[in-house]
Amino acid sequence: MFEDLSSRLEGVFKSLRGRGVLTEDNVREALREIRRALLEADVHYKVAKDFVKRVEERAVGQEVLKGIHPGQQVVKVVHDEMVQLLGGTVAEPNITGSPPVPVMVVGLQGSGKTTTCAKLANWLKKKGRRPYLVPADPYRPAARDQLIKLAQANGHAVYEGPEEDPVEICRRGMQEAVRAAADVVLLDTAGRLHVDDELMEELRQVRATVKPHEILLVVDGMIGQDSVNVAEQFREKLGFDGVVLTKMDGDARGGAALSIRHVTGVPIKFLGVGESADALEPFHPDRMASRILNMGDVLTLVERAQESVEEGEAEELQKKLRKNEFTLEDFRTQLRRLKKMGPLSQIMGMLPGVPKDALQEVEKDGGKSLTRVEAIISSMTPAERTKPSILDGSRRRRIARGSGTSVQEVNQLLKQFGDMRKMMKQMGRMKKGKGKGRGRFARFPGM
Ligand SMILES: Nc1nc2c(ncn2[C@@H]2O[C@H](COP(=O)(O)OP(=O)(O)OP(=O)(O)O)[C@@H](O)[C@H]2O)c(=O)[nH]1
Ligand SMILES: [Mg+2]
Repeated sequence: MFEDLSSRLEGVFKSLRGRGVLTEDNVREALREIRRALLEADVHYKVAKDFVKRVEERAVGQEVLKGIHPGQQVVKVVHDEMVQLLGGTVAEPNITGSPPVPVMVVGLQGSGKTTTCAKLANWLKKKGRRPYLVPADPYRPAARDQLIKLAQANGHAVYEGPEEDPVEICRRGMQEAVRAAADVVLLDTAGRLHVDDELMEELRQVRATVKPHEILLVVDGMIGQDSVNVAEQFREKLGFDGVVLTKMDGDARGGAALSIRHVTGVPIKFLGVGESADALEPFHPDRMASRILNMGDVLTLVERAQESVEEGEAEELQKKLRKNEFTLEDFRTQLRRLKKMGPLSQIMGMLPGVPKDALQEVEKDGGKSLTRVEAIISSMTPAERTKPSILDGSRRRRIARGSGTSVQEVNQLLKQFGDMRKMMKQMGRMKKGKGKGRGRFARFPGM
């Protein structure tokens, strides 16, 4: 559902990641692109504007974290802000209290109320609850039958009393629910083509009668911007506690999902993702953001790097570097970690102890040279890895043969490693708490 937006943002991030250092101009240009992409995805213009402003405040001039590429950090800020935009945390419907707990399902005609009632009943049943369905739309022919059929098909109890006025149906429905020993009552109310006063008055009367613990507004995700206006009107005239965005399986551009929470201040609680009674997903802001940004893995990676590499390992490496004890063994460990962490093109510069030249090579050949470097180090004995100075001609020939590489490649690696150690030694000497906030290794050429 967010394909276009995702691929646009992906492009922006790619160009950010390609840079070793980010200037304010780079970031601003990227933010302009992000704004354009959001608008094209049908995000409300004010929402897009506020969003970009918040990202800018956090991204421009922020301290670069240790061990993390500046481009990655911007991506992380965009992600975090998007999670906030989508509501921050998961919002569950309020279905606690003494049973039966009334839940009103409201929305425009055709938005998916009846379908959503059946889906919610299934969801509740899976949670061990006993739902009860009440068809409260006496106007549209067959509206009542539709819910009754859905209820029967899914094995839910349903109110089958006479079709009278909606307030009366709901009142009686609540009484019947008690008799049926149900603990949650889903009231499927009538819809209109537009928000009109008559409908709102009727819904307010139902609300006054049944005193719902939760009013869920069902909104068609396909109608884009309009869904935001509809939600605004319902909020003004009735008020509601959560949004169910339906038809998110279709080619909705997703702008509604990204705007509704920000505009109304009410959380999205579920997504409808199909016509079947199981096509309902509780809404997770963080997962949705990752999906939109197409980069769940990378984000986890950045988090993992922040946690593990930064805290424990960087200290350890730092100590070794200072004492000039960084060995080929450590180097290989870093390479292996790098390979395990995912798409190499996305994690450049994230790990301490891996020279950027090597990474650029890796980027070019998609990981093959990395594998070769690893093979070379693996063909050495532990003694050779700790003390490369013992590597004479015959040992180098043996390693080349053992790793399926050439003596030149072995020489090249050893030279790179030697240079690296030399630099580290210098760094170890001059390092005394300088370079505030910068990556410990970041100010070194080739790191
Ligand atoms: N693809 C898809 N279709 C959906 C979804 N939710 C509902 N629909 C379809 O949308 C149409 C309208 O759904 P209903 O549940 O009848 O909508 P309603 O709000 O109850 O409509 P009224 O009672 O007429 O106001 C039906 O054809 C549903 O199958 C969804 O999440 N995905
Ligand atoms: Mg209906």
